Amino acid sequence: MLRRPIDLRSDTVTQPDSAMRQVMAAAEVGDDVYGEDPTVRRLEREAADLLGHQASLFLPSGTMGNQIALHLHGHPGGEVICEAKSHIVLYELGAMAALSGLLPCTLVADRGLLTAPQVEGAVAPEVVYRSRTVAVVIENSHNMAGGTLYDRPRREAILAVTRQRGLPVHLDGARLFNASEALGESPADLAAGFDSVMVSLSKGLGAPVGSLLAGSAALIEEARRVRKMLGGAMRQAGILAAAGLLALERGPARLAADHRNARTLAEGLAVRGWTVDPSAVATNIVIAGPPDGDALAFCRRAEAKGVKAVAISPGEVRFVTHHDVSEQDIGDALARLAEA
Ligand code: TLP
Repeated sequence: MLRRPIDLRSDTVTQPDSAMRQVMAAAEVGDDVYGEDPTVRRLEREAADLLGHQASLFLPSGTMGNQIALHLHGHPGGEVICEAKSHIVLYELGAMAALSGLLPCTLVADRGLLTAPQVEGAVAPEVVYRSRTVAVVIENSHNMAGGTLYDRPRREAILAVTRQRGLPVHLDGARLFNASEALGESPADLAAGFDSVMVSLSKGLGAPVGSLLAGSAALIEEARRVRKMLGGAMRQAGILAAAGLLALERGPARLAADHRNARTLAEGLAVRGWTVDPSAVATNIVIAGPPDGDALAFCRRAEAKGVKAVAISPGEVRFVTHHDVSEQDIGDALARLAEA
């Protein structure tokens, strides 16, 4: 019997359902470069309000949001303090260096979560022979650490340091809504105190395309220019923004189910001899070591059994739950993985 593949590679793989396709087809549109797309405008307003910032900008990707923010916060030769496994370091192809002349100052942190003393210790002293620290980046939830979370005390302690040092802080909130669900704090609470915040619509929230960058009105006005410079300004983008509005409206409510499914998956893997601590799985990402330690070979066998996952290092597989994966699928996936 042909089995439907269960795709746990990422929450980016979700497909727009028919309700979403309908709002996209019906969207009122205009030329957004002239500021004339009413649906994009509405999305940008709603997102800014939801995040408690003055303004926001609709973007084709989260990577562009992170890079526009860094471009605006920094200057060539400046250092950006970030965690060693953060997305801006591992998966943005050196963009901060290539596009903005910035250097990552990477810190290895327990569970991927920087601490205030770590950040404070990494700020460069103001001496003529050192690069200046120009910004700090926090990733919440932290993807490659397994969807780990910055709780309020940790955030506030870091923000106290950066305020005292006069450093801008960017929040990579590609999965901010997952963090909000898991921490029981509103998106605005999680975005408070940051100078710029990127959130993705195209991950757990289920839109096909799109991210937003939020911040002060002045920052977002400049961001609009940098987006144009990077070729990211779109025309009748309301078709995409309509999907984004629906994603914001109905997406957050179903993330708790993804988190439960991730925990169930981790528990099932643990009893089958995988290296993983299910109690540490707080959101929709599970990073686990296969029993024989060979992640690449395992992913090949799993795919042949109809389960897709990603080997993120020689000994680690990443599984991500999302709205196209049900509780029943998790049970099926565990059975297929046992065969693999
Ligand atoms: N993450 C993708 C891959 O690029 C790794 C994934 O499958 O998880 N910040 C974070 C924390 C992300 O996880 C991602 C995408 C981005 C930024 C970039 O978003 P996009 O893909 O829209 O550029």
